[in-house]
Amino acid sequence: MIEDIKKEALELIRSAKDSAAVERLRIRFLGRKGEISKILRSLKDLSVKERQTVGPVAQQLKKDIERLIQEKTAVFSKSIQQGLPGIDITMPGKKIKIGYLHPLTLIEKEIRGIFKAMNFSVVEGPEVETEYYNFDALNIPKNHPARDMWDTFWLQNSQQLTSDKEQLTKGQESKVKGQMLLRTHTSPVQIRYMETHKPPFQIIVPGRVFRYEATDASHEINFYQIEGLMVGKTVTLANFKFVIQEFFKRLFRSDIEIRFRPSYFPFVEPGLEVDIRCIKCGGRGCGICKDSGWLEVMGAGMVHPRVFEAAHYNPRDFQGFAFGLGLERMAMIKYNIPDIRLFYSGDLRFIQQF
Ligand code: FA5
Repeated sequence: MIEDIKKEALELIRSAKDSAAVERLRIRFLGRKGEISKILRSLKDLSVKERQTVGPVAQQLKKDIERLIQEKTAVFSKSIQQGLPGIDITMPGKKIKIGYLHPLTLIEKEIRGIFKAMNFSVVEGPEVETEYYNFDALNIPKNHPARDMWDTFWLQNSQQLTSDKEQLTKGQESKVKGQMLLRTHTSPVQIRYMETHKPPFQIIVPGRVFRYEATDASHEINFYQIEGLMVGKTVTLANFKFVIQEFFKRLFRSDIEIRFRPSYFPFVEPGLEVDIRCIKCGGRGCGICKDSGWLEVMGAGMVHPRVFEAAHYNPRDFQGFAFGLGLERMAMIKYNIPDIRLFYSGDLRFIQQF
């Protein structure tokens, strides 16, 4: 029996992981009610002969355990001295929580990568825009009913920005004329880019846009768009169809059927709406596609000659396509997110899923 206790005690003490475990073993074997103490106490009930054999063995075991415990405690206190004082460096560490990328950041990065691989450059523009770039230069003159397509946040103190008109040339003056606003789409960057670059080129413009409208499961007042613009001597809708088909194929990692529907945007002619086959039901009809089998994903078309004129291009020299897609809607389709408001809820349980 003593041999069994000896084997177990020595093994346990040797494999103890920290000083607390050693202390627990000390109490278990050497404490007042400990296993060795019990044996030593019971010696008095044995015959003289038995006492002479059991006594020395139990005493020796007590010494062995004491020595081993001392050695083990010394090892731990040495490692504490070598590490930080008062910290048991043998304790398991606390797991540090790492952050997560927001799903909009993830999808924007992916989309940038896809277009870069197709030789598109990434360009950005201002979120506070002039009426000229957001509307006039895009063939949406003042009082034109098409302005109602974009519910606008107008900025009140905008006139101050245009107060020092003497320093502006005539051309510059017309661009800052009118009120400032929060851009309602990324299309103004088409003009800004063309003013300073010559075709051929192909760009995408990711960015935040703002609309003064009621929110619901698919509408936010602040959301992201990605504009696309490709201009050259012979760029056609066929090029657009290839680029956009390739884009969806790479984004959803499968062949996606797309369809064009005639639509109206003042800055393109012809204008179209692009739909993709419902990712969820494959076209059979479901809640996501509202039983139509198709998902509306972007506006597009061939750049209107008036837009080229606003950028001082001769519309006879160049042609090109433009498109604008909603980033949240793409993310909703890709990650199966039912409500656009979740993106801006600040709820960590949502973010931590990506
Ligand atoms: C435009 O904003 C055009 N500038 C797009 C364009 C560019 C057409 C170039 C032609 C050529 P529209 O208002 O449809 O179009 O918005 C484009 C996309 O933004 C929509 O397809 C949708 O995905 C997204 N979107 C529009 N309104 C909201 C909203 N309130 N909340 C979230 N996404 C929206």
